[in-house]
Amino acid sequence: MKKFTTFASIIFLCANIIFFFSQVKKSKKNGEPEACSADNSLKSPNNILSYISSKNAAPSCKTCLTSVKKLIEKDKSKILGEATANMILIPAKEYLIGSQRDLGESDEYPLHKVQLDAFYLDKYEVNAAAYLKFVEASGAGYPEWIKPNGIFNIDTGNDNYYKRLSHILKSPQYPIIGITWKNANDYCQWANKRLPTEAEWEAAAKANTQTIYSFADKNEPAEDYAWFKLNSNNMPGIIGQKKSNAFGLYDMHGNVWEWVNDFYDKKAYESPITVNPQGPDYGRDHIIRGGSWDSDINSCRSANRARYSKTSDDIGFRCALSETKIRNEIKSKFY
Ligand SMILES: [Ca+2]
Ligand SMILES: [Ca+2]
Repeated sequence: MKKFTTFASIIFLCANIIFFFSQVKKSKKNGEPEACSADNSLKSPNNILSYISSKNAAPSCKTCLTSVKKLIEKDKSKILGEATANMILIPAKEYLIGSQRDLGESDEYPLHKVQLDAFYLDKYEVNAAAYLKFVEASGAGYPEWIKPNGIFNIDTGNDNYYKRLSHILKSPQYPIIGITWKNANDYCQWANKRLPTEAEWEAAAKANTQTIYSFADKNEPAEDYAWFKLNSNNMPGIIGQKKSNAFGLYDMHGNVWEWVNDFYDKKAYESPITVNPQGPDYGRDHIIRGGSWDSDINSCRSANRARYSKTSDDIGFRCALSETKIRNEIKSKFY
């Protein structure tokens, strides 16, 4: 977990302690009772805050408390903003998941209600340069196109599968590809996030719509919203260049398929868990969603479910973050 105790917070804390003791000093000078004096028990920030919050504190200490509280709230918002940069808050709500009969494939039926807690979701697919920072920091999680001694290694391998994409593989403009579900999962944890569940991903993709695509029931104007077989020029597209959905999320249709947390279960929607479903405990394949640059538009439908277990040049991912988790983490960093 990232440590939120920043240099700024330390300065902030020190400033407030100094401010507090200056109030103590003033109180004594004015001949006020011992109430605001700092005895030996007031050594930690918690004790100080608890003291100045107490009935025993002198009035001057109350002023101090108000300032401290305001500063704490400001710092909390700043930390939340940093932790959820480029993410969209998807509100807690009942969402409709799946497809109406005859409008999708058999594993998408029936259309059913699912209650989800609030969560943040990356606005964009994770880009290659961001992913490579994780590889550099952890010394692990190599995409197969740079895996040491791997057959797909673009410099040393014999298989040319990724070579034609060499010019985009490390770019911040293009999605990371050639990674396993585990790589995606490890990246999210490294970033203090997690993979979205299948239900979360679908709710976010639909953005409160019940049309086949989040922009319409028909394939048009798909080219405005998605990189797919027809317009991709046989390679991934630049992230965020097409129109977003109504939640402000980009490339939920097309560009790269996206790993989600759940194992695939063909029957998962038949007798669904209706509150924060997590998918089955075991399975062979994980779910991928949204279609890709190599897909027909039909595969890019909001409710389409697909599965995979290996790596591919058209599978990437994005990360999620539970709203309650991040709020609690931030809260615990403050006294
Ligand atoms: Ca996508
Ligand atoms: Ca399918």
